[in-house]
Amino acid sequence: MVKELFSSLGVDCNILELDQVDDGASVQEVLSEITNQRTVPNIFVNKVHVGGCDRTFQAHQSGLLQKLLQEDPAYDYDLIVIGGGSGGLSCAQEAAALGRRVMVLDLVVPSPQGTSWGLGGTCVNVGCIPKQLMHQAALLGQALTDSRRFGWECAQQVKHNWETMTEAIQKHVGSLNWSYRRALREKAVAYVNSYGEFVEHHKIKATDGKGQETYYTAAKFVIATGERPRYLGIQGDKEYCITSDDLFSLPYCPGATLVVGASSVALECAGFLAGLGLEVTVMVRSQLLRGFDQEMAEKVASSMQQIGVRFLRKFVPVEVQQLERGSPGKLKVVAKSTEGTEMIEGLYNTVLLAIGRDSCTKKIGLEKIGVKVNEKTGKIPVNDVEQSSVPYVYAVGDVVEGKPELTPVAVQAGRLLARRLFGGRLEKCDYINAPTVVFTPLEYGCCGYAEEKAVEVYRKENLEVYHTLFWPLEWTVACRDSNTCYAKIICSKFDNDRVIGFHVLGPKAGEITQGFAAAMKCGLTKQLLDDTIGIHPTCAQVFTTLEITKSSGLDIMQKGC
Ligand code: FAD
Ligand code: NA7
Repeated sequence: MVKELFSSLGVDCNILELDQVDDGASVQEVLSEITNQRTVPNIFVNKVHVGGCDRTFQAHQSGLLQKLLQEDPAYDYDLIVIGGGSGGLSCAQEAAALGRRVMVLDLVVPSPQGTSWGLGGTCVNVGCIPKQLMHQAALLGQALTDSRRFGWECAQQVKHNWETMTEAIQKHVGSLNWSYRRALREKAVAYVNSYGEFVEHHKIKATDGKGQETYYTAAKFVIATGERPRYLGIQGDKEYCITSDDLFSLPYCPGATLVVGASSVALECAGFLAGLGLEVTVMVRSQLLRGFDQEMAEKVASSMQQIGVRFLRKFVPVEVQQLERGSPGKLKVVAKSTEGTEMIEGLYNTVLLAIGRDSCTKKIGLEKIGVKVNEKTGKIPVNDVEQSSVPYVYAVGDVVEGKPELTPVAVQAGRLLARRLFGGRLEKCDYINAPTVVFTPLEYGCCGYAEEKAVEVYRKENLEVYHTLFWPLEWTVACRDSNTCYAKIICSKFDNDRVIGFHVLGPKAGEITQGFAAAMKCGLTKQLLDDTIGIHPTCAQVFTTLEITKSSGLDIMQKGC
């Protein structure tokens, strides 16, 4: 049918009949690697993989095939990347390094509170980087308290200055924006500070901040537009509440803060605000840290309660009223129970919404070129080579359906995609076992399965869970609680006790988890952990001496001061 179609279009095609050539089987293997398709026919047009018979006919119907068949498409660029964040920049830079003509479009639509920022996307401007620096500011406060036990004599009255911190952090963020722009220039990537929107196949409209429109074409496109914070859709939310997009450059100290939501973003922000000495309440709709190990999530919450964070469980806000203007002002929040009719009210200086993020896939013209989007989540489904339903359009980062929303994941996916598209490489992004850390004042690091998920997949009787509470050495003299930090591994009994879940709640959990994640990629087993010599005295060494199984029910309490 495809041969007939091409013949009817007058197209001369190069046909390789796999069953009639000696190396047909190897060609099929490679095709399967490159395209994720073993079946034939497997159609390429001008180096773009179209797919099998159905997809070729669909492309014909939509007009895409005719576009692809144009002998010399004379596109402006080999690749246009929409979105200059973690995924987009890594992809663009790699493609340019491979000698391609590349353009990046990046424009930040200001938040409802009017906050905007420079090049680099979420991570650099309103995510990982400023968050981590504020986390560090909070940890320094804790260190100051601890230091007295270690003999430092400083005035009892210690104050934190929000403005000084924010100014210093924003200065660093500004320097990162600048270095990204310089890197693009050095690699000859065309950077356009405009909003990109598909208008037809292979063509986008770029609209700059002043409304000036320019059109560009490219052979291939990568969508890396990320996500933006969601709002509640209740009275007063967009007028009076802020989100993480606003918090890191807030020009005044937020004061008593209500954080709505219980994801990592919510708990991390609540954690550092409390660590800076502010009164913090977290309003939780259902559970903490959905998707994470729930035993660990509860332990994270207990560690936060120990530093004064208040949790309001099973409530959702229904209205936010402004009682007083100011920096900060005073807000009244009315909330209702998710379990009954109870209503509560609370007064706060700031309300921070951290109730999830919406993918930026709605207003970029995807429907005009037929890129499929999951209507419910707004995410773009892709195959294992990050190709969308339209063959020349790819997606990386937070917009992709079903993948971890993390900077290193977006960076890796973007870089490998460019190498496959333009460098003749085949490596695909391995999304399995991406380690992650919740940077609450006491950090929680994990890699692999949550315990409940492991039970669902492997069944309880096929698992052995080893765990212990531990007391970091630096906490002993400081007289901090001896039974807060916790280590747990989940092993698959019938796979040589392979470690399929790694969890740690303790200081520097991020640094600890990274190394164990590499070991898990290499097939870490309980025996290998036992054979590993620990580094003394560290927290990480606890994983080399785990003896108590959860099923034994033995006491794991540590002796305190
Ligand atoms: P982004 O980095 O969001 O970049 C998308 C870019 O595209 C943005 O600049 C956007 O303005 C632009 N854009 C959107 N639409 C268009 C358009 N039509 N035209 C032009 N430009 C457009 N991850 C970690 O790994 N570790 C952490 O500690 C961590 N902490 C986080 C803390 C917070 C508060 C948040 C919100 C996120 C955090 N993340 C963390 C997640 C991480 O920031 C994201 O996973 C990562 O930034 C995703 O990269 P991306 O390339 O998909 O999108
Ligand atoms: P998530 O992980 O989608 O979490 C959203 C959180 O907000 C979750 O706790 C939700 O509770 C809660 N939520 C959602 N809607 C509401 C309403 N209407 N009212 C109250 N609470 C609500 O989003 P994040 O953006 O924070 O994190 C995503 C990634 O960004 C993360 O992986 C980081 O790497 C960065 P629920 O459990 O659904 O009841």
